[in-house]
Amino acid sequence: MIERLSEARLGALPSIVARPAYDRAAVGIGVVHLGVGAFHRAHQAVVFDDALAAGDLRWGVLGASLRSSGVRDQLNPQDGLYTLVVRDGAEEHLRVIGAGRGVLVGPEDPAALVAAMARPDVHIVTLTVTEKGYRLDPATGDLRFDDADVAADLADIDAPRTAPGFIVAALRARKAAGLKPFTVISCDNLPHNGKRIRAGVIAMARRIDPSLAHWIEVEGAFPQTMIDRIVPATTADDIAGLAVRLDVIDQGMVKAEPFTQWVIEDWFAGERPDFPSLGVQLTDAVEPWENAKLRLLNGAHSAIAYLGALSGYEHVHEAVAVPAFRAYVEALWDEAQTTLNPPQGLDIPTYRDALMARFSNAALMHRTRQIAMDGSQKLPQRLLAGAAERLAAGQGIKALALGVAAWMKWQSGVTEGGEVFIVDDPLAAKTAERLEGVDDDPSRVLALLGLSEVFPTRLADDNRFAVAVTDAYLSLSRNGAVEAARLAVE
Ligand code: CS2
Repeated sequence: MIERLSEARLGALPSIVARPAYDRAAVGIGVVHLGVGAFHRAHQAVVFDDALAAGDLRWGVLGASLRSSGVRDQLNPQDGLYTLVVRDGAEEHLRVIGAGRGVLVGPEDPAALVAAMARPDVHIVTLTVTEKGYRLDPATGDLRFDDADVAADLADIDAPRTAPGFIVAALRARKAAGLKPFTVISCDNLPHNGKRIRAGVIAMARRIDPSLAHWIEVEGAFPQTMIDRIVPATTADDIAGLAVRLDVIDQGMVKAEPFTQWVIEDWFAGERPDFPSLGVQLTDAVEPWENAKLRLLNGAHSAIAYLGALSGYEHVHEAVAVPAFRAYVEALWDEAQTTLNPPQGLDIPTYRDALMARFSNAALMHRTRQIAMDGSQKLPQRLLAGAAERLAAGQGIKALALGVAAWMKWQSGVTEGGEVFIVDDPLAAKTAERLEGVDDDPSRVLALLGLSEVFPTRLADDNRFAVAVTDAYLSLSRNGAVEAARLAVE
């Protein structure tokens, strides 16, 4: 029987895999990460691993899952170790990441996680809890006090359930202990992610203890970030394939593209690793980076995910190999880029070429349905913000409107080939309810435009927007996604 990857097995790994060269026993916990999914393991954890490798042993990461115990069961039996598999075409690089110092499961023992976050050596709390984990209204960015878990946190902050709840509880404990706050670094693709988590935390703290809210306002740091690396979900085949090469089973492995980028607003409440020497950009202006990434990379990702998945393309590289989809992505970028204010150091044509090459990476097997998930939380920042700005400037939105219409079509839960699927989205029940018994296309579009959580009123009420999205939706029904994409570019 093949054994699991572990500290004891490190020495026996084949030489094709790089492994931690630092003394893991001496590594402290300087970071608590909420939401230890694949993205964290392939992105921020690698930077902290680099910090450890550079000799600063403070930056080990205690992971936390706020929902299930799955990741804990993958990583704890492996002493926190896992392999990062970087793939591009035929090339592959393997590296064992040693920064993980174990995983706690929030719902099993919330107080233990709060206590861990309140330890004096913890200076940073990073989060990847996905858009919906912030419990914010996607259209307004306000904390959703009507959310049952937010209400539970307010009723008993000693046993929190939500990400903002854990942060509030831990900051409260730190204040009581006379410690500084930790720096909260949101690593999710939310617009103004730092501002949003800060607002959510302060709003919750204010209801619990106004003086705590004031302390967080004055002493806390919630830098805005832009984070980028394409990290498809690991499959059972990936794990089996790696086991053949390493002769150990690694249940925690993650796969990613070579590209990685992290831009962080230079605002910290306490200590931090020497980020610039680790390839992380510190800047005063993250927003231009963030908008470029959200509207070009993520905007095209979402649009192509819906169009591709509707027309039966399972992976992103297959979808962008279809000439009509490829041309459509370029047209979408032509529209989106007029709304950007590119930061110094970002050349848009070069960035677009690089993005297309990244989308075409056939070794990643990035599923369109993975990206299609949670669209209600993604649409506003990826497609709608750009559309609103273009309309305000009197410009057309043909390509952006097709992306929005494709999301709407996806809400029907049937592909063009007639396959019925479950819409994986926190608003799925609401959208289904709105679509119930509505048969004609324009009425379906209208029904979804009424979702105020997704469409800001100004946009929903803008006739030009409604017309463009309805035309695109009708074209999808009549022509199918590939032809609709071709027509949108003409
Ligand atoms: C993707 C992102 O699943 C999705 O919605 O668009 O996860 C994307 O791969 C990353 O943001 C790339 O940095």
